[in-house]
Amino acid sequence: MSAEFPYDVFLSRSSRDKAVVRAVAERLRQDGLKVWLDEWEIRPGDSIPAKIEEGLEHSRILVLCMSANAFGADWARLEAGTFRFRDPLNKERRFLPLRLDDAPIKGSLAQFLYIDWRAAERGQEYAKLLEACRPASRPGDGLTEAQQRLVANVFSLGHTASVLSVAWSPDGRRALSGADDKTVRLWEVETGRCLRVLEGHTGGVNSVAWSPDGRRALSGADDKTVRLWEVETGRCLRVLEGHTDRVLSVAWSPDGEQAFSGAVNGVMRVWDLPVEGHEASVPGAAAPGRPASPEQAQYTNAKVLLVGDSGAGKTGLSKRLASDVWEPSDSTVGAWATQWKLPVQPSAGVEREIWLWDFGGQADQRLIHQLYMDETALAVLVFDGQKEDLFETLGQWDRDLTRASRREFAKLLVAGRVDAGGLRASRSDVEKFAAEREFGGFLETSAKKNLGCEELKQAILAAINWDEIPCRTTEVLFKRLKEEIIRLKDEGRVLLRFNELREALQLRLVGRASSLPGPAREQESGMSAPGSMEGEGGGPPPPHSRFTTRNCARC
Ligand SMILES: Nc1nc2c(ncn2[C@@H]2O[C@H](COP(=O)(O)OP(=O)(O)OP(=O)(O)O)[C@@H](O)[C@H]2O)c(=O)[nH]1
Ligand SMILES: [Mg+2]
Repeated sequence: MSAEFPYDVFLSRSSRDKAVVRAVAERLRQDGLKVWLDEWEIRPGDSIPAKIEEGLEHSRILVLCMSANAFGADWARLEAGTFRFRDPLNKERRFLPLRLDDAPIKGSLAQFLYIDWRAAERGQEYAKLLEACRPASRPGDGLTEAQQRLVANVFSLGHTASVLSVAWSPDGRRALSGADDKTVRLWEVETGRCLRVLEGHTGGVNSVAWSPDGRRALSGADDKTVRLWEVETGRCLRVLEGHTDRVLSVAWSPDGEQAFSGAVNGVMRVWDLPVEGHEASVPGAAAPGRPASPEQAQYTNAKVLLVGDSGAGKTGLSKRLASDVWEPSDSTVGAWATQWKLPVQPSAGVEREIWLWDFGGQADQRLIHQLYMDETALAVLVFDGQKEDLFETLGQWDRDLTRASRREFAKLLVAGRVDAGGLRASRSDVEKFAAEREFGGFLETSAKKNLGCEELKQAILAAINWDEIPCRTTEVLFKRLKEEIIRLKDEGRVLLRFNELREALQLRLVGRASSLPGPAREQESGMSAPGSMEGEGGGPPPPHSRFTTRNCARC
């Protein structure tokens, strides 16, 4: 939903550029914009950092006045205020540089198109500035109440690639989506929550359809197959093979006993579906003449983030948590995700796993990292208790975290490296901060001396809300492949050619090698694929596909 901002524009400037910036602020104000300028907003006795922070938080656009003065002593403070406005995921806010003089533009700011306040023609430049600062009409403006409700319910972008197909359940409470990320997702419409991720297709999912009774679903994909799913359990009941081209559309017969699918090559097929309750109960076992359902596994994984300033001790802690070892570390570049094998009890046949994301904390990496923070189950904000301006920095991290994730997540506040020095602030102040910002707890730790690490493990386990994390159904083979690839990564084999990877996996998955994708598998599926239809050549039709034609008289 669109946020309401009390200020349209926050003008950020060096104290030495007062006069020129005040003139800009006054023009914008005369043109009806709500402008935050320090000399108008900060009164004697106010805390300057607190007022600035409040102004930034409540402003829609940050106009950063770039000049030799700004790039001087004030730069660290001015730059720190820009991050929340430069977040590409945050469509509510904008960042706008205003160039006041010829000073070379610093680092990452060079990528932004600026408004040129050096120009003789400031009239034109001012018009651009004003246009950029005016609030755009919001998505809900001018819509009926019902339409606005729809806009408000925009779903989380759970898919990682284009969504190609969506369908309501017959009762209107659930929805299915199929996407280019090869998954089908089940959604709860009222909350927008993703309940299940159905994996198995090896190509983009072009079409999804609910059975008339809402209990089963069909999906058609670029892997030339149609899959039949049991929605409630997420189980794949059948893989319908026979198409020789990408499947673009699927549909049910009104009685729910047949599926209808159409492919890129103009071929349509009608499939007889198993009557409910008569599916083979043994995974992988097939009734005579019917295609087998693949052996499947169900799992959820919780994404746990370790974030905080550089040098706070995040990497030390992540090694302690994941492998119970202590190793000195260099500053992290980018982010590393490690599978953390905790003794998590499987619940109702659903395996649980935790992925621990360790982010480099340097300022120039923070923006990028926000792109990876979606779907977070828990964030651990790690800080060095010896640092000054503790609460300001922590407040900034807390806001960045909240902004980066599209859904609620749990938070823990953790002091790292306490063996190297305790807290400068009082413990009660830190606890007060943690309570005000709704952290689930505050812990003091040392990865080196193994202090507080077991407590942190337990706190992480207790804080994860597993019910909120979508359950994934996948084929056992996929899961085993994934696990072997993680093992290879843990052994330090990070970059491999595809053929090397294939060979390594064949060796590791003894007895399952023939199921691996690749030339052998393609040949095998080519032989078992029915390929019987008129105009396509090949043998007899498959027993489960009763009718196939390019010019279907029944359509
Ligand atoms: N004394 C002590 N040193 C630690 C501890 N944990 C980490 N260190 C050291 O402190 C330095 C910073 O720790 P890191 O874990 O790399 O810090 P980080 O938060 O991952 O930092 P970035 O990757 O730069 O964001 C490294 O030299 C570590 O070896 C600890 O518990 N005690
Ligand atoms: Mg690190």
